[in-house]
Amino acid sequence: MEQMRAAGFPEGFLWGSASAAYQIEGGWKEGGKGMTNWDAFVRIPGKTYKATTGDVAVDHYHRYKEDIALMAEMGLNTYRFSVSWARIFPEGTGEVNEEGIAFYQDIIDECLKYNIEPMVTIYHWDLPQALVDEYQGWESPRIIDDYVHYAKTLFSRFDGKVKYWITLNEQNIFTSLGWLTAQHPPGKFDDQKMFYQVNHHAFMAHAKAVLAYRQMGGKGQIGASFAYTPSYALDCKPINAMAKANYDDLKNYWWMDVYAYGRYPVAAMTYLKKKGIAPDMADGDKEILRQAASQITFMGVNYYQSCVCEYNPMDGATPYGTMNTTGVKGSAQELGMPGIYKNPANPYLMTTDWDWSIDPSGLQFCCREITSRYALPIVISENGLGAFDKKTEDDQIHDEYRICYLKEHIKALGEAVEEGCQVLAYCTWSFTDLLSWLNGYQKRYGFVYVDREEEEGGTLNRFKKDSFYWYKKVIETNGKEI
Ligand code: BGP
Repeated sequence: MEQMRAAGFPEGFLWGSASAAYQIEGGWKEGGKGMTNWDAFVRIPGKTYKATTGDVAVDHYHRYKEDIALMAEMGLNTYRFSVSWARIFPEGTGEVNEEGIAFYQDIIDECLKYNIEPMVTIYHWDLPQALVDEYQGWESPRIIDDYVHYAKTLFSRFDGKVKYWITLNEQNIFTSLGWLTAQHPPGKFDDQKMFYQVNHHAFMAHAKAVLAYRQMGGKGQIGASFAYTPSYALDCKPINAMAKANYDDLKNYWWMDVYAYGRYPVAAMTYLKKKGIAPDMADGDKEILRQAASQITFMGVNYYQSCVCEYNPMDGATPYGTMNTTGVKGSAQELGMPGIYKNPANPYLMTTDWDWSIDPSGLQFCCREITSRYALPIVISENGLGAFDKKTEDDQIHDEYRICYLKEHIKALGEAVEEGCQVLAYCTWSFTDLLSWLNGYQKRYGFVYVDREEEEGGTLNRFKKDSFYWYKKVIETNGKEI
């Protein structure tokens, strides 16, 4: 394979991979864990691809030692994983479940044994169902104190061992899919007012957890992970350039400005107020958001694709078009906000089988934008290619397309570093194959193949893909040989 020289990554750069509890653990009724919103949601007919669930997932709950040993063999120096809130507090709050603490304590110790820096996501979408039953979860401001209590428990129990904390994973995604498109729990459709309200609660939970961490003497790195889809205007027509500005305010800065500055973008807020869908805020919220913004130490970025912005007439594309969850190329519909913007396909980019554009430069754009707009260090907390992988009869997985995807993205990231962006870590999604929330098990992302399909019953054995050996080399050479 052709060797390329990437720009120099700083010493101590963290090369990692990421996962999320629901997508990898399984053991859904074990270890005293309580039920979650996802345990309930996947049981509603038609919600997930071929009714797949994370009941067993890829059985990381029982195989974490084997998985972390594989990470060590590869030379990974950080592992980003999430804690399932319902393993720590089965009812969302109240008594701590010591078995849950012990499970994550073991994972952390196992990582540290191999010098793998544990990077902990406090919330990656699986919410204790008890809090939904009690007060509708994120819809109520009561979630803020419960989340902070949960976060503080993790801070104190894993004190000294965990130096990287991610408060929320992709707040923009779980709220959009949960309250606008009904594709995630709680499955609400087009509830725009509640969408912004839920987001405000999530911002307050994040902010209060960040402040609590510092009050407790936490000196580590803390921030949120944002699903950043950078945008290009279709052309230089002013109306399309304005569509891009509107998209950026409503789809990107709405979240990143709050994390980094502690305030909402003005034009977007003015628009929401006119429409009567701006969030209600309590006295003092603005000050708390502002204080927390001064305490985060990085912007977490999950980057998969870029998009194009074009003016969208009032009768144009909506946010509710069909999403491709089957891997049948071309089945996704164009999305947009009527009267504001739409996202046509980019004719200059190739797409994955799930219709996601492949754009390494987009990653560089993300880094440049964060650096000049927020002057914050960056953690790339997810980046990867979902693909159909085939295991040969002699147990090989030749995923050269994944190597190619990651290579080009690492090159672009290296250029961002050369340009002065302070990037702390690069985590691929994912280390082992795992459950894709809406796309089942056939959409694979890992360096390690797991023997299972949509239905239960595979051996769940692990097999190293070609990309495993390739990434090992990338890490060994600190990104010099890609
Ligand atoms: C991000 C999520 C991950 C993961 C990834 C891949 O949005 O944080 O949990 O699922 O996307 O997405 P998908 O599984 O839909 O292909």
